[in-house]
Amino acid sequence: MNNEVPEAYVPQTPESLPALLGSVAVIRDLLGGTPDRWAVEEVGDGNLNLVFKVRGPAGGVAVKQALPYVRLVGESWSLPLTRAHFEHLALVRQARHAPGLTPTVLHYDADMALIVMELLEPHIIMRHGMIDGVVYPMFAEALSTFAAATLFHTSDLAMAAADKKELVADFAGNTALCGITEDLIFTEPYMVAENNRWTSPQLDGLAASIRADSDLKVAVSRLKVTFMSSAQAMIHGDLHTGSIMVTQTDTRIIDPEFAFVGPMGFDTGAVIANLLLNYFSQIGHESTPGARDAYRNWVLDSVEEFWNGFRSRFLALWRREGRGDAYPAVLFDDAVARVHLASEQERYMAELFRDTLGFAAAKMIRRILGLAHNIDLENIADADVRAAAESRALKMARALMTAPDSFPSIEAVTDAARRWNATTVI
Ligand code: SR1
Ligand code: MG
Repeated sequence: MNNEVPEAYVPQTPESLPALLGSVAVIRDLLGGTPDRWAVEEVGDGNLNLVFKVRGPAGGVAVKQALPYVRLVGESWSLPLTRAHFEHLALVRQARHAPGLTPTVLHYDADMALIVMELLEPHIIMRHGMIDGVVYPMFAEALSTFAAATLFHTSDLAMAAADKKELVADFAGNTALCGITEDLIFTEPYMVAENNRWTSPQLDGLAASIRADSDLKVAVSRLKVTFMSSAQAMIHGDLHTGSIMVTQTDTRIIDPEFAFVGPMGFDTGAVIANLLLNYFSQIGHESTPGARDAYRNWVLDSVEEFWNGFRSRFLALWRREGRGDAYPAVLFDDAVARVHLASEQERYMAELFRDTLGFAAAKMIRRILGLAHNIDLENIADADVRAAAESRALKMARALMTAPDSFPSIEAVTDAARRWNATTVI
């Protein structure tokens, strides 16, 4: 793992950043005026990086800079700056396949591990809006378009074998970020680990039962080996609602520093997991019981719309642009073969759905028992209410991970969420 910090690297501050950006002509022109007049604020609320908003008389930019350690934990946990390189690579590629759904990259400084992007305004992080009960009517369509396009176009279904292998090589060095996922998602929540935390004492028993659950540990280990060895497509790698910026009419996917060539279901599962966690958290955000029922329905409708939209868009791309070296077109050039290919495509999507449910479950469990929680649940001040929501999510996740075949459709998943949400026990 390359943990080297380039000699020129300096973590930026609101005071130092204008001079650095002022030396880049395209940014200077975009902001207008002189650097000493630019207003800079650090707004990063994620686990790893610095994020700045910079405004000048003519416009604004967003700046993301990697730190050589995990911000959430501190300097004791070092993390390579090279993640900015992989993020930049992924952003450029995603913009090619899913135009208009990512922030435009304006400048990349490898020595500073820093990416300057279009300032998305008045967008907010989707997770914040969902905690406040805001409906985003365009989100599911945009996100399913993004996932279908980026996953399909970077898979062997669309790419020539040699190009795909080059893509695998391009991202093969992102080992530290993959390592975080391997440890924090697929391993630590199922053992006693220093990083773990949960709502205690309410969930102590449930956490212990998960650590003793061999069926679950086998199931999560199967998912882990898929994560480690399945090079299906370039995945975003951290596609939660904190990686999505929204307005009522616009959706942008940010932050692909965990990108690598891995299993597609890890991205689709992340989306579904984070919607379900928000669904279960609504009890902690409503003013009176039932006040958020309409919102709950919207969240579950979005789960369905996301998966069904993803599925149909992915299949449409495959039918229209399936010119990769997998399933070579030359083998399916008559009517009978095409019927067989169509049923193989259905089987492929069913397998991807199964992976999606497993990864969704792993992501739900890690946000409740592992190191990095999400504020949908964390912001619930009453620990009993929070624990009730978390236990429903954990139990549903266990069912998804150990018995994915009992969920034949996404509607079966949303029906089950409604049932789990109506249960009262911890
Ligand atoms: C130590 S990093 C913890 C988490 O933050 C990121 O958003 C990823 O989800 C990672 O697992
Ligand atoms: Mg992130």
